[in-house]
Amino acid sequence: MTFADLALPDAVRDAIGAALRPLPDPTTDIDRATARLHQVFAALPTDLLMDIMDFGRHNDTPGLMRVRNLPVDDDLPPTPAHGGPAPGKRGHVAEGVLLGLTGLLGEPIGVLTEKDGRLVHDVVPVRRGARAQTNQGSAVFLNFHSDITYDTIGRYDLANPDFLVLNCLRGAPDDDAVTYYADARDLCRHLPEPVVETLRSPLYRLNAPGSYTQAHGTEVLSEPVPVISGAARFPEIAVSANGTRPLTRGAEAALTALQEACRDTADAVRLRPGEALLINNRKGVHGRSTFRARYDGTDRWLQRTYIRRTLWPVRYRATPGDRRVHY
Ligand SMILES: O=C(O)CCC(=O)C(=O)O
Ligand SMILES: [Fe+2]
Repeated sequence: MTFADLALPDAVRDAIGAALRPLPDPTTDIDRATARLHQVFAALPTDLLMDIMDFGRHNDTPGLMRVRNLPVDDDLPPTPAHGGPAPGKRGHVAEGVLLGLTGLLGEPIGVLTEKDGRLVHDVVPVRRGARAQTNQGSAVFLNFHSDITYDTIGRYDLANPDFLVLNCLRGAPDDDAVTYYADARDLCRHLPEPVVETLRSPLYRLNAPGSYTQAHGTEVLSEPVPVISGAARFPEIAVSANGTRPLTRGAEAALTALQEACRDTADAVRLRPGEALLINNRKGVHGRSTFRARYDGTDRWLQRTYIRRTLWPVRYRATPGDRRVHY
């Protein structure tokens, strides 16, 4: 399944950019900001708008979409070094693009154990996390994975985001960072039937995300779950970057075959400024190549949202203080 690839016409890019430039920091009043951003993104040509909405609402659409020729900030501060927001960032065009696209798919959510519950995540290489299986890494291949969420119910694949948006503010200086996406439909077609059968059995425990286990110092495994689930035409996949533990030899062999199939079938994208990736976090798994990080302010810089189509099924995780931020 090839990914969907859209580009804004120049005039639309300029009109949306002009509308975003005067807007305040959207995170200070997120509900007002996302309402305003709906109005701004209503300027998209109907066909483009429908393609993005179809990506969010239909089961049979691709799991990955690239949107190009998006407006960008006039001047960018150095890439932040610690995985948090850049202190000197003045405009909010990038945040507007990120949250405008997000609003076409669902609701941005925060998780306290990921980026301190912020709604806009800065995804940048961090020196002490260079070899980690998290978004901070660069020196190791980030394994094909789903963005999962630690949850006391023992399932990490239920309250996790339905979608992610990655908006590129600064490309990798050597243009060596590649984001991969492997679609579960392709994986099921590619793999022998008995392997898919095994992957569909509850023979796997997912390790909680690195951002959670680092504070814990040990693995924190989920209940046994299948890696692939749901209707054959529309399979869902859940894999942990930080380690998926098979419970049997057969399950281990199937997981190895799955990882190979991901490498064989994945789409590959090198994100550049003015480009965003919309990622369905249930239809497929994503990964990232190694790339060279310099830690001098010129590194690759993405902003990311976690998106739920609706907040209702995850209401048991809501913090009392914030309608969108979860434990
Ligand atoms: O850096 C990338 O291209 C993807 C990183 C990633 O897996 C994520 O942000 O969830
Ligand atoms: Fe990820």
